[in-house]
Amino acid sequence: MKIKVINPNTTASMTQLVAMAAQSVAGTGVQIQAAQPGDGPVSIEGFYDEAMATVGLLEEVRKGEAEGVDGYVIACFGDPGLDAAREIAKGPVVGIAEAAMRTASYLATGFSVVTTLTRTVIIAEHLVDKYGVRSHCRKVRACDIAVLELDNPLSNAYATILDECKTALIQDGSAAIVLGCAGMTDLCNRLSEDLGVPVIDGVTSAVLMVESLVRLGLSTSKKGDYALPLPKPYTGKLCHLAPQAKPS
Ligand code: 5HY
Repeated sequence: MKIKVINPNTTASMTQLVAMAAQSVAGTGVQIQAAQPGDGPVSIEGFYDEAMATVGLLEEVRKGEAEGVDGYVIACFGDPGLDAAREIAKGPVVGIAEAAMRTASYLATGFSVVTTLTRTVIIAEHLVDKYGVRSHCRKVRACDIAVLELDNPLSNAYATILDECKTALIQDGSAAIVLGCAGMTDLCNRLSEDLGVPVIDGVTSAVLMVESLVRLGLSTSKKGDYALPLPKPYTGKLCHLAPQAKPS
């Protein structure tokens, strides 16, 4: 089974971090292929970054379809381009935000999300409603550390995130924490030990969700909303991305 894990930003060190996390949980016979777009934002911290990253993300899915990839993980907490990716992919596509939020809802009646910048809180809030987990999500919090500062030893990221999680458990009445960035994947186990509650990382949750769906022989429905895009010409720089008619 081949699972393609796509980091939609263009920072190679983050793609490597995500690849290691994915590989650490992948089952027997599962090949993890990690990728990032060539063009786009070095980190995604808002609606504009998301929009600009989505074309590159979809190009990586198109490449995967040509290579017979069985399933995809979108390794960015905004789940950018998720629905569009499900239109063009045969196999299951899972975003790390959806995977983490659904996983948390199995483990606690209430969870809090701890994400990076305050300006990205709204993106996670929109996803809480989109995925119908408002009754489980007690609060979305930000620790105001930029995405690319997470692996900067001088940013004191771990202590800041730990403090925000402790506040969430006290003030929000939550009993589990969802990590709101792919760049936090390597902090998950240590945070869970230090907090004594389930801390959910979306990268590893999403890989196992895709693996389970593929093992169940399930794939994205091509009836209705996630049907292949209608074939039509695209103009200008995107003409090579025009949806083609399905070979008869
Ligand atoms: C992520 N941005 O997981 C999101 C996190 C965020 O580049 N990878 C990014 O802050 O929304």
